[in-house]
Amino acid sequence: MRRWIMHVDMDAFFASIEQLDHPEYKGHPVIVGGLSSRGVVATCSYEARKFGVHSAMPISRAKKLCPDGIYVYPRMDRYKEVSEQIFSIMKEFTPRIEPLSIDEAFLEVSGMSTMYSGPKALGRAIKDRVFEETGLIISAGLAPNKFLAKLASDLDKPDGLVVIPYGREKEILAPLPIKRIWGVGPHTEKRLKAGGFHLMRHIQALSDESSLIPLVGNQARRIWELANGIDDRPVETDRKIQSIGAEETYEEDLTDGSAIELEFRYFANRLSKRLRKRNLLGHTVSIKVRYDDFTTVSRQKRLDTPSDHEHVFFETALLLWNKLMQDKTSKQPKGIKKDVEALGATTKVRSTHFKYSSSKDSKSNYIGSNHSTSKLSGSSERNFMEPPGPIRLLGLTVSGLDEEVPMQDSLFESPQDETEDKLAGVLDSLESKFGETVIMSGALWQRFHGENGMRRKRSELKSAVDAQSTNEDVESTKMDKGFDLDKNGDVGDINKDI
Ligand code: TTP
Ligand code: MG
Repeated sequence: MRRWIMHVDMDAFFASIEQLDHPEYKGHPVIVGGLSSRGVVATCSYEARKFGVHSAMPISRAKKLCPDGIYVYPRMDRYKEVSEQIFSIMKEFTPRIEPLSIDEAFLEVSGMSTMYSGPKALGRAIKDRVFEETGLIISAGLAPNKFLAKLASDLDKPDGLVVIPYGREKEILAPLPIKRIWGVGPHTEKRLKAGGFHLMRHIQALSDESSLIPLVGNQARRIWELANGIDDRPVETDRKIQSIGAEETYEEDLTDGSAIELEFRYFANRLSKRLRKRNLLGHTVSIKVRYDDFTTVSRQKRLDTPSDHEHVFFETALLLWNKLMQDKTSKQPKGIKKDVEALGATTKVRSTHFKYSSSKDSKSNYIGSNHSTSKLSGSSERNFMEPPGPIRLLGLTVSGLDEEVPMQDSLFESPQDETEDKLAGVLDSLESKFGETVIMSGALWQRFHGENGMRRKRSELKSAVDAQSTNEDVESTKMDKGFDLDKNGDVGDINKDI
């Protein structure tokens, strides 16, 4: 039986839903995005694209290009609802679905085309069904593998239906630029071009990957295979969440350590809640910082033991922040710098690696927030050091996620962890009954209601829609767009909530 993979991607997803829900918008340029001075375009209808508007463009620029467009603020709940509806329609055709983002998925359809007159008829049937049920249009690609299916769905957008048949893979790929190869970003592209490889056919001319090794190292084999249309990756129906993160772009730049501390407290609180909800523990904590000149740096640390504890995330963020501030090179001149560094053995955050001890002494060490075993010296240890310049964006991400193993906690938890677990359980249940802002810690209350509370309520969208966002941190573990928005502006896993 021949393998057939289908890739589907909704056309102008958010904007199409706005046109669906507001028929008066149909046929007009609709731009969905943050509406503040720093807002950016999440997406726009194809009518708006004719004016040169596109995703991630600052709204201010979009307004110049398309002054008569209809500008609307995103309604994530509605988009998620429609996304779920579309995924359940597709599940009627096949249970073997790998969601990639809110509007995109791979479908394993091998063997199914025999029920139709061929792969194209199968693709048409799924497209028609989605349109009948939702009034929305998908672009679809069918091909012998994932790489080609994704490429195919994009070849004739909008309202595309493209089949790449067996035997024509190399011919279709040959004239395409190498940047269309999955995983080839700007750096790899530059290196390949320096070696004279501009189009896929230049790579196809090689009998194997050996000439690519000096240029791209261990990526050589994959790049050579993809350029030749070879891709054996299966459709992964149970793709695991790889990371959960929260980040905010600020309406007004942050300039002092105490404001930064409050933000990391908030992020740590959110992430720990979201991990608990999914029964997950995270192994690696990373922070992301973008200065006002768009220089972006990140730092990460692997925990000794995976955790879902707010204080562990917060204190790791504190360590990472202060390490970053101590690193003189962290503030670069203009440009985007991705600078991920694992901290060495000189810093250590206690996670859940402690045997329970009921002695008064040990308890008094752990109750309260002074829980870090940081060996960073100096007065900065407990406080967030002042930033070298205004901060435009902050983020905290937990990755290396695994299911929580029951029992482990009760045996090895520190008293603070155990207390926090109990408290978290109570807070979670109160929140689920009365809503998120009904009960919160003093620091978080201050964030929402304190003197700077309003200032910090500015983030309309996560940084994926922040102008010039590169999304590199998410993209590095994903094969696709690497963004997902929820209404709280959190960066979730790409397939969460689908
Ligand atoms: P895309 O599928 O990339 O874009 P689209 O569906 O709007 O348009 P098309 O596929 O026809 O080119 O992304 C899906 C949704 O994700 C999009 O409607 C809005 C959101 N999104 C962002 O919020 N920020 C972004 O930078 C991008 C690219 C998308
Ligand atoms: Mg789309």
